[in-house]
Amino acid sequence: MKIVVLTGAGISAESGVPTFRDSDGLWEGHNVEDVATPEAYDARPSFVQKFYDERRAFLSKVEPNPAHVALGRLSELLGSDLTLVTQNIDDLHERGGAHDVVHMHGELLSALCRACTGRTPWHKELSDFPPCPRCGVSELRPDVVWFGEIPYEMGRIQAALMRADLFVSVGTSGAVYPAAGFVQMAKACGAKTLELNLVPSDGTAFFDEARHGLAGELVPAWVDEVIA
Ligand code: BV8
Repeated sequence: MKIVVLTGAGISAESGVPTFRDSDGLWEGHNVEDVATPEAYDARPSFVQKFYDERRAFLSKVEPNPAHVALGRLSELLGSDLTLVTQNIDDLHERGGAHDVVHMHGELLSALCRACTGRTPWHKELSDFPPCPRCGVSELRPDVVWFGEIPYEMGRIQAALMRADLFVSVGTSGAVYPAAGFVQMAKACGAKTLELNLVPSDGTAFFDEARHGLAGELVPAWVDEVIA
């Protein structure tokens, strides 16, 4: 069975990573335009770098939760029959044991050079504007996809959605495109669709089945069903 799983901030909530739209969400402190757009970076590069430096440093204070670990187990068992796509820029899927995770919105632990477009694994700060290890120019920015920018690996994602037997969405509000449109694409190509989320998402009507509750409980239970 070919499965595509799409995850959002809700899967990392129980690990202590703030979501975006929940009351104490990430965006609470900032409006999106001020921190997650290329224009914001051009206007205030240090401010934006600090916003992402804080989130990068915070990763060392959080651990994968049972939902990440369960998807790690599924990734081990299904291999390339599972395409795990995440909107999250944290590294909890990999630390939960998942392989070949598709980070469609980029990663905190990577830096993108605006001069040579090289992408370099990065665990430290960027707000001191260090030189790019490849080209030496100090044009490193967070390797995340900002609003108005094209998400990564769209071709691979669309191919996986077209051949999927099952599409499962975990911990996402379905408010941001193109990710929010994946359920319709999968459904149009004949896949069964399942939503696992704390509350009904904006796209809940497009799902054949929806289970509402904590990802840390719903995901391990669902994975047990799949591998049974
Ligand atoms: C693009 C990286 C062209 C940075 C992010 C069509 C219509 C309208 C607008 C658009 C459209 N197409 C494009 C747009 C514009 C825009 C967009 O969608 N705007 C929205 C606001 C309307 N999209 C773009 O600009 C995208 N680029 O379209 O390029 C293109 C398109 C296709 C092909 C080629 C080119 C780029 C968008 C990416 C922006 N970058 N992140 C960073 O992280 O700082 S988006 C960021 O916000 C996340 O990555 C994620 O995508 C989104 C947040 O959503 P969620 O992850 O779902 O989090 P949220 O808090 O909203 O919800 C959490 C859910 O979990 C809730 O439902 C909650 O109840 C639940 N939950 C909470 N706790 C738990 C739980 N569930 C289970 N268990 C729990 N414990």
